Amino acid sequence: MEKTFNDWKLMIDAALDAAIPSSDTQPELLHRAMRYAVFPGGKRIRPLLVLSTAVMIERVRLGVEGSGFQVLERSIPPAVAIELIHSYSLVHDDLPSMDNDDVRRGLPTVHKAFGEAEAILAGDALLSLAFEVVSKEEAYGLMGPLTSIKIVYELAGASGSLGMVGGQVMDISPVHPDMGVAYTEEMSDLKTGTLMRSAIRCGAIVAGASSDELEALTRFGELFGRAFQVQDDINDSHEEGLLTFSGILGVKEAGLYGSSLLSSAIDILKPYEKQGEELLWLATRALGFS
Ligand code: GRG
Repeated sequence: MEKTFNDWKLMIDAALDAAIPSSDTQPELLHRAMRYAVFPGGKRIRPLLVLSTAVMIERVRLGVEGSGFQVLERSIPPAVAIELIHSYSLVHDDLPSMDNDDVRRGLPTVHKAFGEAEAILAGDALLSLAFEVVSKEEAYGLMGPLTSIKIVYELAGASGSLGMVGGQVMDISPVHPDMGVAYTEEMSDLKTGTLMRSAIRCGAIVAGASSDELEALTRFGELFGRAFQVQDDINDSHEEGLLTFSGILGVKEAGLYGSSLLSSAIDILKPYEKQGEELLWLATRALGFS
């Protein structure tokens, strides 16, 4: 399994590299900042969710005959797009007007390395590039034009004011005493969950999932996305914010809540059995359970 995921990560990284203009393309500083935001990168969980879900659905469609891997090529454009959107969100989240962080993934943040204006613009350009990647001729040739439009719509909704940006606004709003678990859940579902859910939905859409499958996997994505945020809060609990699951529930209770979310998510994958083994492995590994 480790080998499969290492191979997929290499494919994703190669496609990201091909998608972002080279460092010597004008304006050079902007392209260097965009590349700095994406490479060497993090865990690549969202693009790996796209590939794992697509492979699972392809196996269901093709039955025992299929390895499921034919769908990988079609999954790459949405996988790349979602990592570009994630990268943009981190660049903007680190800005002085938001979290004001100096370090990300052990390196100076983009605004520390390139200046604030360049970081804002690099984030903007990464977001635009994401939509170019899934709508250009090469991509709609692979996925089919209708699927390409469905992916654009999916990603636009997940990243917009009713998705990730909306969640970020809730996060930076002044904290009131009545902002408890319910508020934290809504904020986390929008800020973190929508992109996770969308990664899973994109994988299902490119593989031609039925509406029942899409509905079940959407629920899986919601549960996984919330569990991911709970775990992220637990990992960061030394720098406790007020609106975090570990801050509100305490680390122990938050741990139990995260495990129960993951186990409900895993129940949704039960009918897929071995066909969903990559997705199951990735979900449990991403939450530190394997
Ligand atoms: C600025 C529009 C805008 C949105 C920002 C994603 C986000 C919204 C903020 C990031 C703040 C944060 C740390 C949220 C916790 C969950 C999360 C998204 C963690 C980072 O994702 P990983 O662990 O990162 O997948 P890597 O480094 O592996 O890519």
